Amino acid sequence: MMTFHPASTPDFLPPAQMRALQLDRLRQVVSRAYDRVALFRQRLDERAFHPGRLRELRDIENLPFTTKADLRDTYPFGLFASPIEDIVRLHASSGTTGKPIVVAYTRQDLDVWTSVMVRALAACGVHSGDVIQNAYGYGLFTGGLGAHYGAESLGATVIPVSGGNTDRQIMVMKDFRVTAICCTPSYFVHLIERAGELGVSVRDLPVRVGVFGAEPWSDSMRRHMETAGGIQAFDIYGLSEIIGPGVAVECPHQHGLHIFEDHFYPEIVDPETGRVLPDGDEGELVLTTLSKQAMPMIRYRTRDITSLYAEACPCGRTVRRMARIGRRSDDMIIIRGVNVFPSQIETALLAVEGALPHYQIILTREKGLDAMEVQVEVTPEVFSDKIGALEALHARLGRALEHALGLRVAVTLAAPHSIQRSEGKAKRVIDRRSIDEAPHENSATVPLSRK
Ligand code: DLL
Repeated sequence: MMTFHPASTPDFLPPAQMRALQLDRLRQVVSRAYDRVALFRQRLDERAFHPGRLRELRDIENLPFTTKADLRDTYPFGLFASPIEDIVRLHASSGTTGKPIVVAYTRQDLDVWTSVMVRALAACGVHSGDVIQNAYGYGLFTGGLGAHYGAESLGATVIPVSGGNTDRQIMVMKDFRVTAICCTPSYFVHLIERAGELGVSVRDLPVRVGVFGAEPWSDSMRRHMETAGGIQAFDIYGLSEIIGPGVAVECPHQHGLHIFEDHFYPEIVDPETGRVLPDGDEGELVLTTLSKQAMPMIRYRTRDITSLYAEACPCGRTVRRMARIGRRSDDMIIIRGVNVFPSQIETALLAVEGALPHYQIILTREKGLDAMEVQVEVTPEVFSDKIGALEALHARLGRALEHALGLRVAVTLAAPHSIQRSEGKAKRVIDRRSIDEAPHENSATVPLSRK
């Protein structure tokens, strides 16, 4: 059902009006950061660029980037632009290296966050009268509370069940007649599977919409979830540094995610040189918060790889779309000189019948040589079949991966249930190379999950 929520009005603004609004807000946010954040003022002064020189949106290219390292170096409160009395909430996200990064919100920031989450849920066709199972983790992670307040403000009924306790989740889904679920895609796959074991078919329950994000997932994964769960699966994107969930979301056309451009200004840059790329080119997403008070982020390097679509969307929203994020600039695995992304592996595996969307990638190093093993679970039917079926599947998976990656990798078929299930962000890559031997300078990977 196509519904229109009044909060969604900015999604449909004429582009010229949107650009004028963005410029106005950009000037304000840059002035605020200049006046209140020492690091930003110092960087602008070094460039002899005063905020007053922002005359058109393209002038943003004169501003310095902000990186995750800046957040770490100024830990915990160094990038705040509001005094602590005006800050009403903190969240934190764990990095790969020790210290978390801390993010802050004023009352107005929380209102903006709620409003973009209302728009996101409305774009997925969720409305008042829906019963939403919010299985994103509540706590320092932004997923739980972000989705919670958006859902409540939309007028839906929220069940703040948080992540984990899977059997209880299934009871809640069934008994409370849940119609929409918010969680990571990997957790939904786990829920469907566990429900089956308990004799519950998610397909036959009233749940019709899934709002999935916080980790990359492929179109093959979408097909699996839509078929096995009897739902329509929507992709939602966001990151703590910018606000949390609600930066961008799919509409019913499911072709790219609409960015809430009145609050988040997107650019695509070459991850190596930082040069701004034209619409349609793939590169690193850089985001500027246009209305954040407590912690404005100017040209934040997300490390997420995508491209912007310039064409209008048939849904009528005028806010630009970005392609789904399949990878990050720092999750590339270099294996014997070949670049491999975990998302390529997921797509190749799910195209082979008999393989399940439970897999793990294990990297090892022996005598200076990197090796990759892909462990993939097989369906109970194949597993209990004759040895011949397993051998045939093993060969098919090996060929599918070699074809997709241009590289021979070891495939291990795993028994049903042997790979650990995720309740939040899935950990797909296990890198044992630094344990096996000192890292090789040509090899770099960061696990997909940074939580
Ligand atoms: O994951 C916020 C969020 C919560 C988004 C719930 C959507 C739903 P962080 O923990 O700071 O925040 O992690 C942000 O997760 O830079 C991406 O690399 C990745 N990510 C988030 N959403 C998606 C998505 C939350 N839909 C980081 N597709 C981001 C692919 C995603 N990657």
